[in-house]
Amino acid sequence: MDRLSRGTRLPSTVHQPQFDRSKLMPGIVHIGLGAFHRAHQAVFTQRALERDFGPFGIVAVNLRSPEPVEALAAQDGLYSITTRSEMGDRSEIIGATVDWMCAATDRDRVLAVLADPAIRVVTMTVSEKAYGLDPATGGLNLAHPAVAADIKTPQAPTGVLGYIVEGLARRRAAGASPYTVLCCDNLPSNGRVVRRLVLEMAALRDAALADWIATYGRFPCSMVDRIVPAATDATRDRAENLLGVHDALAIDTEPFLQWVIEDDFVSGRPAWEAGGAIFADNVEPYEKMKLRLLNGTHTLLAHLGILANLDYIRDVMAIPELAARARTHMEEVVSTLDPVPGIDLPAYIDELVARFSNPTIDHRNIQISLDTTQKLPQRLLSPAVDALAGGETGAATAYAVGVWMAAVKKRGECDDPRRHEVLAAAAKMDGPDPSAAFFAIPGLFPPELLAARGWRDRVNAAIQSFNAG
Ligand code: CS2
Repeated sequence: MDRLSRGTRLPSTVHQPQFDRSKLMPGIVHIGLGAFHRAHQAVFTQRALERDFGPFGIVAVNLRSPEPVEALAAQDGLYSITTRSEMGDRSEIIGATVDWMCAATDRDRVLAVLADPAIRVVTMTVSEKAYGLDPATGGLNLAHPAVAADIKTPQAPTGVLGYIVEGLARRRAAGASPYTVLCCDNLPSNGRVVRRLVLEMAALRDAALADWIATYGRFPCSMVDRIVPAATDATRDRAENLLGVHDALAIDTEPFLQWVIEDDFVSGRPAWEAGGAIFADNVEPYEKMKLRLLNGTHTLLAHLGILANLDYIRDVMAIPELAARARTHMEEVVSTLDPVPGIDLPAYIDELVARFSNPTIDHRNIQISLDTTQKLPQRLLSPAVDALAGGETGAATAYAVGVWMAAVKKRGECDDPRRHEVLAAAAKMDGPDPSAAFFAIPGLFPPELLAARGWRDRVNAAIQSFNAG
């Protein structure tokens, strides 16, 4: 079977980039060449280039694994996305990527590209755990392996913050302007969080560099949304049928696509609004809405699914009692949100129910369960704190947290940076206070919840309802 590449003749049903790729110059570095980036920022950039062509090709950087980089190289930077719904499958070739490199094997090239003044924006999707954020302080966790390494040898970075800081240091040394740093991970106030971490790391090597970044750097917040399951052989087979050639980077995704961005860029940006991106003065209400309603409910559904021996989110939604749990969760948590400009929250919840139920999307519960300790604060714990502060019981968030604990105990396994502590806590789940060992994990739960006996009793009640205590 031939491989997708520049010369491939494709069926007319496949949408192809509507611009001249040979004229596309690099203007964006994206760090984290995962499925989400390929189905989100790259699609918005393709739409922008189709409408207002300009020097905004993407240089895709993967920090560790060379695999997706090699696959992209073998396909001249091209890959397909299959948008799936009950209406059928639609295939599109994405061609917004102009160069690709793996930082672990090609550090100097990555740093040279970051130093190039043609690069105006650095976007990133590296997952919550990659930043070395200490949830207890909101600052840098100096014990995080990549953070510790990059403080020790700042000119030879390994982690996302180290690359951003060294890239900015080189721009400053060359008298160039900084690039805009646009975080696309599911963290609340993601731009502000990354700004703080970057400034802390920069200050540890050079106070003047930190001042320069604080003065000239820009770190807009953004809310990103699209459900993109990890690709499987079925994904690649489906793409092959639609394309007539093999695409090692094929991914499936849903039709829904959203990006809300603070319009605060140092030196321009692509016309992402061509793909439907919304530019807002304050993105925080959108981030909160999405993290609490979509992601928080995802975490609940994934662990309900694990407890019920179900593989996919759609399987959980197909069971009426479990789907009702998801709706109850959202209807309670919505009270912790401020009004969100332009969004009808009840309609947003209905839309989420439909998206989670999409029968063509194979989104694994285990995938969403990954790294739950890194996700709990923004998805379930902050809304719990807000609910309690508002005089509510926080029943929904307590239930969801208890479901997570019961699911860890049932699986006896979890993939998480705090795996050892989490599994040790699960092994101690008995007696009248089965969640006690989880609450004793340092820095995981905020003091407001540690002190909230009634809320913690609800967590225990949830655990006991699964006979997991
Ligand atoms: C999911 C998210 O894996 C997870 O934790 O909740 O990846 C979710 O699918 C996206 O944020 C949707 O935009």
